[in-house]
Amino acid sequence: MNETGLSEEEIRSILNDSKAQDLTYERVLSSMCTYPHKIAVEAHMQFIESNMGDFGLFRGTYDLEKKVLSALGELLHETNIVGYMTTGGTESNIQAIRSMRNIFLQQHKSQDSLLEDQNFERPNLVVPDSAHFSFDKVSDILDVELRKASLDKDLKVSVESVGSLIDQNTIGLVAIAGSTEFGQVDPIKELSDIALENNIFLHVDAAFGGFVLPFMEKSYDFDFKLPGVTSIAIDPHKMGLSTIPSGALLFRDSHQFESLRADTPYLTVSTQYTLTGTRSGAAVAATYAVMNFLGKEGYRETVSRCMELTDYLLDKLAEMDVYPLIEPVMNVIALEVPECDLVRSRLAKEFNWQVSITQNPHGLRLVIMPHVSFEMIDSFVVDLKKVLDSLE
Ligand code: 0PR
Repeated sequence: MNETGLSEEEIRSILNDSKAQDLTYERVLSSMCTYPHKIAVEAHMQFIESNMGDFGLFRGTYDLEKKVLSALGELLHETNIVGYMTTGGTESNIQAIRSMRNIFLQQHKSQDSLLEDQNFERPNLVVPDSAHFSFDKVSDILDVELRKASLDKDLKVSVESVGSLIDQNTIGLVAIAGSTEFGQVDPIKELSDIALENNIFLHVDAAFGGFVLPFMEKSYDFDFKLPGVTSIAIDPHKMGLSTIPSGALLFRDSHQFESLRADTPYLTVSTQYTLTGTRSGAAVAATYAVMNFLGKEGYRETVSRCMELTDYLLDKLAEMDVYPLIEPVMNVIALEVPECDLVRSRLAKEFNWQVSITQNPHGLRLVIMPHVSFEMIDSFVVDLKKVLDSLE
C-alpha cells in the first residue's frame, strides 16, 4: 500500500483500465450470470452498507429479506419455509448438507462414541454424477463421503443407481433441477419417494433452474410440492437477474434450520444460522427490487425469450449438421462437436467467443442467458462454421 493515497482521478483511471480488460457479456455464451437488472443495481447501491450479519442494525433490510424468502417459498409451493439469503449456490449447498450431517450425528449419539464404534463409517451423501463441483467442496469441508450416482441416456440421474448407493450411513440425497452442464432436470418425484421410504433428506439444487422452471410453459415437479423435498437452493444472481452475491436456501422444516444455529452473544441478535458472518444487505434489496419489479409475468417473458433464442440457435445448428447431446430442457445446450477443446480455444482466440465444455459426455456447452440476442447468435453460428469447416 502507498504511504499517501492517490487522487480520485488516478484511482478512476486505474479502475477504468482494469474494467477495460474485463470482458463484457457481448460474446459470452459460457456464463450462468448476466447483467443484473437496472432496478436491482439501483437498490444494491442504495443499500450498499447494509450488513445482514448484524441485522438488528438494519431492520428495514431484514424485513426485505423476509419478504424475498416468503415470495420464493410461494414460488416453490411451500409458504411455510425457513431459510436465508446466501452468497450463492455453493453456500446454499454447503449449508443444506451441513444441516443433514448435523442431524445425522445428533441422532447417532455423541461424535466421540461414534468414533469409538467400530461399525461407524463416514456419513455419505448420494448425488447425481452431474452435480456441481460445489458438492466436492461439501464433501471436503463436512467430511461426508460423496457417492456419485450414474446418469441415464437423457443425462438425468438413474433412480436405480441412487437406490443402490443408499445405506444406513446415508444422510440424504441431492437432485438437480437444471444441471450446470446440461440444464437437465432429475426425476425428482421418484427421488422424493425414495427419500421418504428411507427416511432421509432430499436437497434440490435449483441454483440455476429455480428461476427458469416455474416460468416455463411445461410444468415440472421439482420443488416443495413433492413431499420428500426437504430443502432447495435457488440463485437470484443467475436467472433471477439480481446482483452478485444473491443466493437463497429454503428449508421445509425449522428443525433442519435450527441445526445450523450459532450463538452470537454480543451482536444485536443473539443467534445466527448463516455460514458467513457479515452478509450483503445490498444483494437482499436488489433481489427484492427485481423480483417485485418484474413479477411472474416479467420472468415468464425473460425465460420465454431465452427459450426462443435457444430454439433459434438449435435450428441454425441443425442446418450445419450440429446436434445437441440431449434435447435441451432449458437455456443450456450441450453440443456433440468433434475436438471440443480445440474448437473452444479457437473460438476464443480467433473470434473472441467464450463457450464452455461438458465433461461426461464431452461436448461444447452454451448458456443462452438474457444478454444473448438474435444478432449475437447469427454471428456466432458463422464463426462456429468457419472453425468446424477448417477441422475437416
Ligand atoms: N449449483 C448449480 C446447479 C450451479 O450451476 C452452480 C454454479 C452452483 C450450484 C454454484 O453456484 P455459485 O457459483 O453461485 O456458488 N453454476 C455456474 C458454473 O459453475 C456458475 C458460473 C456462473 C460459472 C457464471 C461461470 C460464470 O461465468 O458454471
